[in-house]
Amino acid sequence: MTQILSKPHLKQKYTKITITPRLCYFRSENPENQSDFATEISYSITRKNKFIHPKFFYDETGSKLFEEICMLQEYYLTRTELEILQSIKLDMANHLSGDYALIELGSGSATKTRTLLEILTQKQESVEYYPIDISEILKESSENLQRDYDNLNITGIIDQYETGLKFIKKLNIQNQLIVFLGSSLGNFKPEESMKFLKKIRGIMKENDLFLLGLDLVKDTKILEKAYNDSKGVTSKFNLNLLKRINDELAANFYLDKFEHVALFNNDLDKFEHVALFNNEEKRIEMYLRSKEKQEVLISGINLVLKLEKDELIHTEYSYKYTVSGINDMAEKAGLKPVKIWHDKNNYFALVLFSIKN
Ligand code: AVI
Repeated sequence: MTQILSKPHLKQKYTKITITPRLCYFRSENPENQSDFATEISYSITRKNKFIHPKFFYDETGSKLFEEICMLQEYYLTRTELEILQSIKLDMANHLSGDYALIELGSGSATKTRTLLEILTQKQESVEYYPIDISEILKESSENLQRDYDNLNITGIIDQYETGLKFIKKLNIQNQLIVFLGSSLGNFKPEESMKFLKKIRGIMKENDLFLLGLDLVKDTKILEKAYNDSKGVTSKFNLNLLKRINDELAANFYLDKFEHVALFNNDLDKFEHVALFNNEEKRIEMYLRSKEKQEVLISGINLVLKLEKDELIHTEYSYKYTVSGINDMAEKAGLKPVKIWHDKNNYFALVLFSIKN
């Protein structure tokens, strides 16, 4: 059953899709939310310091490649976070007095969520789960979860995080456990992550908790290996941005005289993946390097892009954290660290926050 909802108190328009009595989604229909790939690329790629926003990694191919990255030996983040989650179940349960609703930002395939759902579904008569994700992958994972836990009710929100959080705030849920895993906060610039943490703080009440997964600063070699894997999956993930520009921007521009629509010369071999740890800024920096001086025709946006040999297109930052940095960040955002868990190698941390009074 599908119905368009634009309640007067919700500025955003949502389509409600009911799948079963225990599973429904709200999909944001606000066109302002749908970022326009062509417009953003024409701006970002013509700056002096060229860049492509990392949100564009996650088309269908990119999302599959990211799932592959998560299973790589060198990419310790996913495996380590899952290990910590599994080992803290009991301890985590002790921090939850009373019934909690689970709100997850960027749930993706929800593998890690299961560890938390196991705690909640065993303790509580019923559990409300609100995954927020821009990707429709949320649907598939929610259907599987609903099948596996009979006392679980799922309300998925297919939207960007910020508007998704506003939606949650309106619901005025008592006892929220908000989770943001995978060190996804690290892909925001520090000023953006502070704003985002403050938004999360803004929807938290007295007994609410916030669980945040963060990758920790460690040996440069280990960090750089995680972003330069031996199978070349991360390289493909990065180059897929150019593939997207090839496919999506050319497809929109119908010019018969361009028999050969030479976006990025249709030759991704002229670009290479670069990932380096910047020790001063405590972040992995990802770029696409132009291997030669070249001109690229991006017909979909009517642009001839000139690139020098070795010129870099910036594609991602992935910040790494220290415990003192996490404490400072929490203080500024109005959050109080209740508990910090990490693995035996100190590679990754899960931090539980409450609000600071
Ligand atoms: C999603 N995010 C936390 C990943 C990271 O590690 O920064 C994205 C990624 N980029 C390259 N590999 C993985």
